[in-house]
Parts: sequence; C-alpha cells; structure tokens
Amino acid sequence: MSDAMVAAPASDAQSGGTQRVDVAVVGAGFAGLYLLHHLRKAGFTVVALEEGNDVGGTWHWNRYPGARCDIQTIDYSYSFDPELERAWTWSEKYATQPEILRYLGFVADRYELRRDIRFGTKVKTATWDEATLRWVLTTDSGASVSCRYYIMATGCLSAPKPPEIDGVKEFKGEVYFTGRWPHQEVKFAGKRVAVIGTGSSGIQSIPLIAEQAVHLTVFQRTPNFALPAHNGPVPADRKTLLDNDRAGYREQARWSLAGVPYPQQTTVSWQLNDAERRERFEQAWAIGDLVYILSQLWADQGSDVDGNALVAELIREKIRAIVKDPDTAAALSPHDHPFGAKRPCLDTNYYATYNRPNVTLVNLRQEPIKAITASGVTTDKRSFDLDVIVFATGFDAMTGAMIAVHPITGRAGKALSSVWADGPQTYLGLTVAGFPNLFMITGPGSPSVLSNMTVSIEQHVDWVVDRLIAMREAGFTTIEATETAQAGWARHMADCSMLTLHRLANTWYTGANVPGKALGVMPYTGGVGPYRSICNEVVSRGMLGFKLTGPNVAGQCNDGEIVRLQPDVRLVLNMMADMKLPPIETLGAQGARYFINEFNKARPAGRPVGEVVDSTLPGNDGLLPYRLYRPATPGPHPIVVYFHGGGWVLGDQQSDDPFCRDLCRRTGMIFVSIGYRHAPEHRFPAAAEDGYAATRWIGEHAAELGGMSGYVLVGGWSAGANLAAVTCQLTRDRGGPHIAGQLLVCPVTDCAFDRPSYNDNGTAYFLTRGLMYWFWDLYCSPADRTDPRVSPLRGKLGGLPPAFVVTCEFDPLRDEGIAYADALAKAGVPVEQLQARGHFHSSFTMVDVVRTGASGRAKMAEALRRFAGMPKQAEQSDEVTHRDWGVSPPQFNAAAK
Ligand code: N01
Repeated sequence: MSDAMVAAPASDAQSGGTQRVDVAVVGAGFAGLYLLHHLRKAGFTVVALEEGNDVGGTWHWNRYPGARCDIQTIDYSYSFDPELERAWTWSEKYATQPEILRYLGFVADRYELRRDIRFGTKVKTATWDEATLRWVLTTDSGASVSCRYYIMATGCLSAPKPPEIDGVKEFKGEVYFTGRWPHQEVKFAGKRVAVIGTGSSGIQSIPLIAEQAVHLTVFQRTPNFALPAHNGPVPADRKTLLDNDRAGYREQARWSLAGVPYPQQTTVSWQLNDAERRERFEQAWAIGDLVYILSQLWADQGSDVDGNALVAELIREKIRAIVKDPDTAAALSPHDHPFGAKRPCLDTNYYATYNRPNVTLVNLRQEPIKAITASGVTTDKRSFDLDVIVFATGFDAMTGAMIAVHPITGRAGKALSSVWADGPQTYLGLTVAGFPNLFMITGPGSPSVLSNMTVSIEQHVDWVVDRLIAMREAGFTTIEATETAQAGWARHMADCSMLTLHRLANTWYTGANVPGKALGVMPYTGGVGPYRSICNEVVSRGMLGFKLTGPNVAGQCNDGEIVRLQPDVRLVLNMMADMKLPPIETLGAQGARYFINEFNKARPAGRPVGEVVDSTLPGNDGLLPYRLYRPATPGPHPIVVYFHGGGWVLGDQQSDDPFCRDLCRRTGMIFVSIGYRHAPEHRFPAAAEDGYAATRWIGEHAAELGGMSGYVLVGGWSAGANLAAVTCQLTRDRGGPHIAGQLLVCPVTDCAFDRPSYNDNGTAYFLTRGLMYWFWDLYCSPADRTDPRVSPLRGKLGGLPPAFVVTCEFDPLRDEGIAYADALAKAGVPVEQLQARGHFHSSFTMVDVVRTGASGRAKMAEALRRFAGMPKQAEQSDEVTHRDWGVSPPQFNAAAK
C-alpha cells in the first residue's frame, strides 16, 4: 500500500474550547510535516500548530533573494516513501526557496496534511499537568490543546535575533530581515541599499541585490568562508549513484558522518605533498559541494588546526585571485576561525560582486557601526545615506525557537528557560529531564545543523514515533529522561566536542552570536551515523536512561549513561566488533604478529619529526634493532628509552611508531624505540634483560646519539611499560644509568588476575583477559611470575625515579596500574597518575585515530619534560584551546565534566 493511500484518522474534535489529541506538533516545516504523516499513519490523533499561514517552516520565512539550500537537493529530500521520491524531480543541483516550498506543498497535498494543521496559530504557553499527565497548550488563536505528547518541530534557525544596533526604529527608509522576508516582491532598483551581516543569508542575497541596487554597501563584522556552488542541473554522477541504488544510497547517508553519502577520508595532510593537496582542493572547489569540501580533502582537515589551516589558506588564495582590490580581498579573508568551525557558505558570484563599481565593503572591525539614523548608517568614521537596510544578522539558533516563542513549564512548575539558563541540557537532543512526554526534533545535543537536516529529521521522527507505538503497546503513557542519563549525555557531548574544531569559533553553533547566551557547542559533533547507533542502542538496552509509567503497568526505569566510552573509542571498538575478528590468541604467535602488522597499515601515518634512524645496539644476547626519533629542534636533547607494547610477544618499532613520533614532537626529546626479543622464541627474562641492556648502552652512548649525557628517561606502553618499570628497578640495583623519570602507559605490573578490572573489562575492550593469559603463558612460566623482573609490583619500590602512570577506565590492566602507582607513592617515589575516563588499553597509542587521547599524551609529554627539568612546551595543534583563537571556552558542556 502506498503511503499516500493511508487513511489518516482525523484529530479529535474540539470540545469546550480545548482540542484533545494524542500528539501536538509545533511547526509545519520538514520535521512537522513528516511527524504529522508518520503519527497519523501509526494511528495517533494529531494536530500541528503553525505560526505561518502555510507549510514550509524555515522555507516559508526565508524568502529573500537568492535563498537556496546548500546541501545538494537530491540529498535534501525526504526518503521515507520511495513513491514520493519517484513522484518529484528537482530541477537544480541546489533548489531555490520557491522550489523547496513547492516541494513541501506537494508533500502536504499528497498526504492530505493541511487538514490537521492549524495555520496562523502560535503557541503561547505549554504546561505539563501532573493530574492528567497531559500537556496543555494555549494558543493565540482558536482552541487550546490538550495532548499526551508534545513535540517541538520548531527548527534550529527560526527565531531571528535582534540586530543589536541602536536606532533601527529611527530609520526612515525600508527595513527588511532575511529571516522574515515579505511575501510581496521587494524592489531594489534605483535604491541605495545596505546589507548588514555576511553569513549564509547575506552571502546568498548580496550578489542579487547588487545587480539591482544603484549602490550596495555591505557591512561586514566577520568575514566568512564561501565556496562557489556551481549551481546547475543535478550532477550526473550523484544522480546516477542515486538512481542505480536508491535504497542503498539513502542508507549510506543515514550512517555517514554528515548525512550525505561520502566516505570517511583516511589520508592525513602530512601524507600528501603540496601539489597533491592542491589537486584535491581544486577538484573540491570545482565540484561545489559543502559536505565534499568539508570532509573529502584530508582526514585531519576538520579535527586538527594545522590540517585545517592548509585548506583555509587555499581558500584565501582563491579570494585574493577573485577580488581585484587587495584591501577588499584582505578584509574578506577569514583569519579568526578554522574553516568549517563556523558554517561556511555556498555562493554564486559572491566574491566577484566586490569587483562591481556599485558595491562597497565596510569592515566593521575597523569602523564599527555607531548607530542607525533616520537617513542611514553611521560608523565611527563616516555616514552612509541609504534607502533600504537589509538585516542578515542571523538567529538565536537551536534554543531560541524553543524558549523564546513561549514558556514551557514542566514538572514542579519548572520553566525550560530557567532549566536551560546555563545552556541547553538534553538527553540525546530529543528529551529533557523534568519535562515528561516532551520531544524535540533536531534539538540541541543532536547532530541537527551539522548534518543534512532531512536525514536527521527523519531519524528523529522515526525514533520518536516508534517509541510512542512501543509505549502504547506496552501500556505506558509517560516517558521521561533521567538526570543520570542527561548528565551522561552532557559529558559525552563535551567529549565529542574535542573531535572537531567547532569549539574554536565564536558562532551560532556555540551561542556566541547572541549577547549573554551561555556558551557551548550545541549540536552533536560525533556524527550522524554514530548518533543513530546510539539512539538504537538506547532502545536495545531497554530504553536506557528513561523512566516509563502507565496506569495499569509497573513503571520501568533502566537508569544509566548510554555512552561511557570516549566517542572515538566507541567507534574503534564497534568497527572491530563489526569485523568479527577471531580472538588474537587463536592465531598463534606468527599469525598474531601478521594480523597486527596488517591492521596497523590502515591507520594514519605518524607525524613528521626531525629525523628517524634505524640501527642496532648490543642487547643481552646479541644485537637488537632500534629506531631513533630526533626532534626537528637543535640538540642535544634528553633521551627517552621506549619499549613498545604487545604482551612480550607482538609489536615492534613500527607498531608504536605514531606514538613515538607524537611524543617526540610534544616533548622535544629523542625517543629510542627498542626492538627487544619476543616470546615464545625468547621467554622470560629475555625481554627484561634486553630492556636493561639497551638502557645501559644508550646511557653510555647518549652523546654519540645526539642526546644529553648523564641521564636517560624510560617509557613504555602495556608490556613495554612493564619493561620500563622493570628497567628502573634493575638500573637502581645494578648501578645505573641514572633514570630521570619513567612514563608507564597501561603497564602490566603483576601476575595476579583477580583485580576487578580483569573482570569488568575482560572481554569487550580489545585487550581481553584471554589474550593476557596467552601472553603470560608464552612469556613466563608460572614458577617465575612473582619475580619482580616480570611483576614489578612485587619488587622493592623505594628509590625509584619519579613516575607518570597512565591507566584507562576500560582496560583489564587498569587496577594493577593504579596499584603500582599507589605502591610507588607509598614507597616515597614522586608519582602522578592519569586515570583516563572512557579510554581503553590502546587509546593513547592510536594516535590520530583516538583523537580524544591527545590531551592525555600532552600530559605525558609535560611529565617527561618536568622530569628532565625542561620548561612547559607550547601546545600542539591537536590540543588548541579557545583562548588560542581569542574566544571563550564552552561553559555548559565543560561544567558537565
Ligand atoms: O546568519 P549568520 P545567517 N552588527 O549568523 C552579522 C543557515 N542558512 O542567517 O559573524 C553587525 O550566519 C554576523 O557577524 P558575526 C546556515 O546554516 C542556510 O546568514 O557575528 N553584524 C554574521 O556575519 C547559516 O549558517 C542557508 O561577527 C552583525 C551575520 O550577521 C544559518 O542559517 C541560507 C550583527 C549573521 O550570519 C544562519 O545564517 C541561509 C551586528 N549587530 C541561512 N549581528 C542555505 O543556504 C550579526 N551580525 C541553506
């Protein structure tokens, strides 16, 4: 049966001035229309309340000249009904606002949606009634509404923000706001026009207004990055992809990062030379697709300031090439934010417009607006006489439409505006604790504006309606997020905000465009696909984080946090789970080594350092290979003797190469990664004795290696950290060399397997209990296991070098690492601990994969520098904070930490 043929039950009749329905929806844009259709199809009675006089939402209000979508229209469409998809053909790559509005009208007609929409109706108040367990909505026209469920489909960019400039009312000419454009044509011919604001709305309208106006003055406070749309017919390649496998294409979009089916890039910027990077950039520039240029150049473009700066400079080069006047080009070139951290724009002739003789750019950074007067705009340098002012000054985004449009009062009389006074708190961006039966579509805390909105809207609507159906079947009538779940989501949001550069710009994403608004990254930065999988997981784990009640059923509350892992750790573990790999210990030593080598080939290459030298040194029983990493700075440098991980069985200099490079760059120290002998070919104490021998040799030859003499430092990960810890004990007992400090990352310290972390984290986090048993069996017979050369926790700990001990929450080795740090401290050794929340055993060595490990590695580097008596190092590009960009840090997410 076609979706269009579904007979929809009419909303309940009005009685006594109140309309009773199962569900009230606010808004009749993309989200509201699909909600209405889906809810009716599921048998719920529904009313949609819409302030405008027709459907369209944002596309109803934003009808300024040049308004178009900036996601290719074949992607910016509903996908819930294949017949609808077949019934509509877009005429352009980026449809105009009138065409999108026609599409939404077509959808409304096709499913007969208008009969359940009350147009011209604004919700004035929304109050949760504890007695009836229903929401009561009062409106500015017609009956109030009593509903079981109340769903805000109000859009993220629908509350225009005031221009915040004195004197707007004094102006005698015409005034327009892009976000509230009149329905009748606005004529600019023969007029002196000003546009204030250069976001997407300004950048789309400026070229068209310039073609008509006698003179156009653009008042720009912050330049924005704009890219040519190259609009035209729908590109053949994308259309063919869609036509060949429509369902597959849509499904790929649903699981992608931004809601458009592009693959994830794995090549990092430093693996490409200038010419290769330029070629990729030129191709992206020619394609004219925002998601493409934001995601397909190189893997680090959206996550690392250095990788990002390369793109930003290539765009500035384009601006300089297009705009003839160098001063104007300079003023149009953004320098205050990473590319993509502020929403970039798609344009048609934007930069070239400034070559027209009738266009003037006023740089408000050099001459701020003092006031708007009766005749025009006055800056602190000059006055502009004007006939028309167009405000393209943006929106109180994400939260504005929800809290400014009407007071929403939840449990115990609490208003949403006061609950959100310090920033929006939500669970999944869908619900708010204390506000039962209230849902938001694409609310703050969901991918929303960082994604193709139609994909995100459909996901939210499907999730919400499916929940309502499931509740109805189970007899539940209320649903409410728990405080625990909501706090956990805030933490997860804060963790995710470290994956991208959005935190580094003053934008409407962070609330910085509205004076006094709480600052924090409001949309979910973890990606559309991962977010979808989290929402699904909430359901599969018994509605985790929700309280459900019903009149005739026992209440249910499966409380907890849905994501306790760091977001990138979750992705890595899910990816490994999807690969359905056999347990490593079943592969045999050779097979496991081969597997690890192959697996490592897929990761980003380590970053460049000054020099890398492969050589050999004498071990305890023959030559050992080593790899030396030298910083690019002039030496001599302190030397860190480094031991790779791999359970004394696996790993080599290559396996820990990115980690060594990273620490070499951060510390400014030489790292010498030792190829010690492995089990089962060489069992205990071969690795331990090699570690000691290598350290002694390096200590004796430090100057020849270009290092500082008199001391070395040691470090290692996992079994390598075991060797580092053992080496410190052996050098203390055997007369040197002097070790200035030890870095132990997830160390093996003891042969007992009964600490809680061995059970809690024994099976699901890559390093399993079974794998550890196998490592132990291959390396060390039971009779030797209490020897401090393999269980350093059982050794004498006094007089050891200062230590920095890193443990990860989801690591079987967590508790023995903590036990070692505690025991060192008890023995009088200066110890610092980093207990890394949400991380797993491999987090810190998966450099440029687990990006949330960057701050931990920065702390390790600082510790090593302190041990060596060196001053604090400048921040690396992956730990840049807001202050480096001159903006304030996000506050409400940080508060959740
Ligand atoms: O709003 P904006 P927008 N004095 O906030 C300036 C979507 N959209 O309506 O950056 C002087 O981006 C402000 O300056 P600054 C899209 O997601 C999509 O343009 O704060 N200037 C900025 O330049 C977009 O990102 C499409 O320093 C003032 C501008 O006004 C979002 O909507 C089309 C000022 C506002 O830019 C918002 O875009 C249009 C003041 N007092 C919009 N106050 C599509 O293509 C503000 N500004 C789909």
